[in-house]
Amino acid sequence: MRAKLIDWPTFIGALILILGVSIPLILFPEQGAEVVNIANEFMTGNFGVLYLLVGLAAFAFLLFVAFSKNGQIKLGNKDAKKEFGTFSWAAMLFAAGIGSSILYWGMIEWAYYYQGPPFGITPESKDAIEWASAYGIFHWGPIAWAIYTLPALPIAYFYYVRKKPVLKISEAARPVLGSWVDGPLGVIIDVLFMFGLMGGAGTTLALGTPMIAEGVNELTGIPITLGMKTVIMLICTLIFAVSAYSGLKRGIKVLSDINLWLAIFVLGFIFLFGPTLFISETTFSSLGIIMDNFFRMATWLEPFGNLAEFTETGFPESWTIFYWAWWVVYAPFVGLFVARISRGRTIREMILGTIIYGTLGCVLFFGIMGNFGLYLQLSGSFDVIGFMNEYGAPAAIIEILHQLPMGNIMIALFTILAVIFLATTFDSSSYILAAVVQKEVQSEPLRWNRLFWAFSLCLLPLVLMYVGDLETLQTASIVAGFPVIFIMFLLAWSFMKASNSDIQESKDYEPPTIHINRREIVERLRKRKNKDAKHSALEAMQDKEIE
Ligand code: NM2
Repeated sequence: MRAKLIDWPTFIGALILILGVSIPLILFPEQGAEVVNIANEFMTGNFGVLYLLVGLAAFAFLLFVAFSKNGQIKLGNKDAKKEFGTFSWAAMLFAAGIGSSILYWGMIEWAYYYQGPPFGITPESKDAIEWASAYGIFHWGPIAWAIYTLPALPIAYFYYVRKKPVLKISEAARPVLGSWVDGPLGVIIDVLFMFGLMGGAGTTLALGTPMIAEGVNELTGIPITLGMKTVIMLICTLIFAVSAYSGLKRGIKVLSDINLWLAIFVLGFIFLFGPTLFISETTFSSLGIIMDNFFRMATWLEPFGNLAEFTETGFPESWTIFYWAWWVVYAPFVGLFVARISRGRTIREMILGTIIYGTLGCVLFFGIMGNFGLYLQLSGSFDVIGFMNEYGAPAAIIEILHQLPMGNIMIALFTILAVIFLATTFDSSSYILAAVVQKEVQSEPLRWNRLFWAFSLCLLPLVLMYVGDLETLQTASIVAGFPVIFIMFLLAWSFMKASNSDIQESKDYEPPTIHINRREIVERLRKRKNKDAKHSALEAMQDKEIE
C-alpha cells in the first residue's frame, strides 16, 4: 500500500542519472574533471546573459506579482490561520535556503574581491575595498532571493489554493504543459531538478566540510585527514537524518530555531566585541553602493573583456554567473519548502517576506563577519590575505575568529553553527527530495523515503571526496543546473496562467484578500451552464410556440 505512494519512474530515474554521472567521475576522475570543466566554461562563457537575465526577470516578476491582485490570493481556506508564526517561518526558510556556505563566504568573500576586483579596478586599491565589501552582499541579496522565491508561487498555489496534495515541480508546470506532465516529460523535469539539487548540495558540502574540519582541528588538535572529514560528514548526516526523520514540526522547526538563535548570538558577539563602528559604517555604505549600482552589477558581463587592450578578469563567470547558477539549482527545492510552510499567508506576504527577511539575514552575515575580517586586514592587526594565500580559505576563516576575545569559545560556537546550518539545509532537502518521488504527500513524505534521501545526499560527496574530487562535483552542480533555468521560466508562466484564469472565474473577489475555492467555482460554472442551457431550450420552445 505504502510502496504505491512512491512514484517509481522518478525515484529510479533520479538514481540512474545521479549514479550515471558520479560513477564515471569516481572511475575516471581526471577525464571526468576535464569534461565537467569544459562544460562549465561553455555554459558560463556562452550563456551568461541567460543566467543574469533569469535573476533580473525573477526579481521584476515577483515585485509585479506581489503588488498585483494575484499577490492578494491567500494560501489556504478563507479562515486558514498561519501554520507557523513569522519568526519560525523566517527562521525555517532562512535555515533551509542558506547553509554553512554563508559562514564560509560571509567571512572570506571580500578577500577574493579585494585581490581581484570587478570593472577593471586596481587590485587592493581603495576602490577595490569598497567593492569588496559590497559585492558579497549583492550576490546574496534581493535578486538571489527572488530566484529562490519564484518556484514557491506555482507550487504553493497548487498545493493550498487548488488543493492538489502533490509537492512536485512537474505538477506546478501543469497549466502550461497539460497532461504532458503525467508522462515522461514530467519525470524528466523532476529528475533534472533532483539532480541539480544534489549537485548544489555537493557544493555546500565541498565548502563546509573543510571549514568545520579546520575548526575541530584548531580546538582539539586532531589532524585534518580524510578519515576525520569522513567522521565530520557522518556526524552531520546523522543530525540531519534525525531531523528529517522527526519531520517538519518536531525536527526541522526545532533545529531551525536553534540555528537562528545561535547565529544571532555569534553575529551579535562579533558586532559588539569587534569594530562596531567600522562594521556599521562599511555595511551601510555598501548598501548605498549596491543601490547605486544595482543594474550595473546585475548585468555586468565584461563584453569587451578580451578585445583590444582590455584584459579579461573572468569576474562575472567566476562570481555572479556562478552564484546565480548555484541559487538556481537550489531554487525549486527552496520553493517547494517555502510553499510547504506558508499556509495561511498571502502570496504577497510570502514573496516580500522571503525576499526581505532573506536579504536582511544575508546583509547581517556579510556585513558583520566580512567587515570584521576586512577591518583586521586594513588596520594591520591580522594579515588575512597573506594567511589565506598561504594556508587556504578555511584556515583563514578560523584564524579570523581567533582574533576575537574568547577566540576558542567563538571558534567552537562557529563550528557548531556551521554543522547546524548544514544540517538544516540538508534535512529540508531530504524532506523535499522524498516529497518529489511520491505521487502524493498528504501531510509528510514517508519516513523511510526521507531517510533514504538523507543518506543519498551525503553518500556521493563522501565517495567523491575519497577520489579527491569535491571540486569537480562543485562545478558539475552548476552544469547540472542549466536545464533548471528553463524550468524557472515555465514555473512563472504556469503561475500566471493558473491564477489569472482562477481570478477571472472567481466571483469571490474580496479585497484585500482574494479567496479562491476552485471546487466552488467549477460548481458555480456548471450550474450557470445548466441554467444557460435550460434558458436557451426554453427560448427555443417559446420561439416554436410563437411560430
Ligand atoms: N546558496 C545560497 O551552501 C549553502 O549555504 C546553500 C547556497 C545558493 C548560495 C545555499
